[in-house]
Amino acid sequence: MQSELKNTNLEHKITKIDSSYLANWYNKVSSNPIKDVMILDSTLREGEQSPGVSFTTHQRLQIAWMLDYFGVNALEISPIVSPSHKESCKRLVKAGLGADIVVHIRALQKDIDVALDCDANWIAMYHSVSDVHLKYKLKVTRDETIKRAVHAVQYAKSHGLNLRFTMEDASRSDHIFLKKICKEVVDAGADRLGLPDTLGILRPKGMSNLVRTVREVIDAPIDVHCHNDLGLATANSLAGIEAGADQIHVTINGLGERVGIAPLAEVVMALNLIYKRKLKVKPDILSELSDLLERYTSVKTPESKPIVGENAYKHKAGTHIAAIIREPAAYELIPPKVVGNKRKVVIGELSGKNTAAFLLHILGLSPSMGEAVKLAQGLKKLQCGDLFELSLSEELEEEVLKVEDKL
Ligand code: HCA
Ligand code: CU
Repeated sequence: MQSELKNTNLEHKITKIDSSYLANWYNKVSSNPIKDVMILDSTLREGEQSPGVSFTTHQRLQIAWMLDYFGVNALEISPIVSPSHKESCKRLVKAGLGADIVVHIRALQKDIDVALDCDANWIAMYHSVSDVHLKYKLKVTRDETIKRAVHAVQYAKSHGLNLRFTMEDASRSDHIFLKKICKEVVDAGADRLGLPDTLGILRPKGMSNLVRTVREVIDAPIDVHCHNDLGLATANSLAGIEAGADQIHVTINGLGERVGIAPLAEVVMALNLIYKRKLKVKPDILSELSDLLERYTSVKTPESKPIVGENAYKHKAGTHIAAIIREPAAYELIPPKVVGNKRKVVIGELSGKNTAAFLLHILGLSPSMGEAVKLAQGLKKLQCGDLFELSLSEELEEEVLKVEDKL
């Protein structure tokens, strides 16, 4: 009877307390609730621009398959980079996935022809719009840019393609020119607009202003693509959505050119926890997706990576461990199981009596509180910092509860 009771308690501990609701007062989203948000994963395009990343065709298909199973709305890939990318692109288009395959190209007729050769249904074409890019990267005028953009859109539409037009470096463009070119490409037939913060220069309010500036003149759906140069990619993406954008670009682990863009796991869980968006995704494979990338690249997932990192559910301070033993929500936003991660405790100098009692118990002893206190003191005297860590399986967690009861 007692153990039944304990199991029920454990269930309660894992599922009942949704700590995100505890912050509702502070986190409340304004009177203008955000609409449905779509997720475009660009691991195969932006992600491959990350130093140390280059996939084989097989790996690209495997990543795409898993992302599709996870539930992203669209997957982006570039066929221009190499023959192997083109081959991957063709195979992805034919793979019959639920996600839209967005073929990423420059706003050039010859690139559109490559996309057509891949049997693309959706394309994304990009052209810089900031003066610094027009002058030093492309050596074209603003007028020439509009002409090129409109011509490319018309050409793509005349071939029946669905298309997003991305205003590269939008965040550093002149706002009057930006509105003008956005209007011109939408009038020419673009189905969506992409507003990237290519350099990661914006603050969240800045991203919001960027989206609102364009929203003033066009109704078409807007994508936000935020780089992480100042560590603001996720915050900026969410701000873009609050301002009326429809789709967020992400990559697994936030990979991408330089320091990357907004990471899939953080964006999806923030939408879920903060904005209470019920996305049709399977968050329990988030950690597996991150591990897959680590296996396929030379880029290690930082231990401190939110949601999927080694440390995301690792508890160390004695006071914290004592609290999570009673109620994981004390120090965990989301139960680790929900995102496919594992709860761990670090045993060592910072362990308190509860951790010590737990350790003795799982080693087969039945410690009194006095003995647990002595062990905790002994661990401190050693002055060896962290000694080892333990993964807390569900069985071990049940043991934790038994210890609590006995002490
Ligand atoms: C690039 C630029 C881009 C395009 C974004 C997009 C950017 O690397 O080619 O097409 O949505 O950050 O501006 O990634
Ligand atoms: Cu980018």
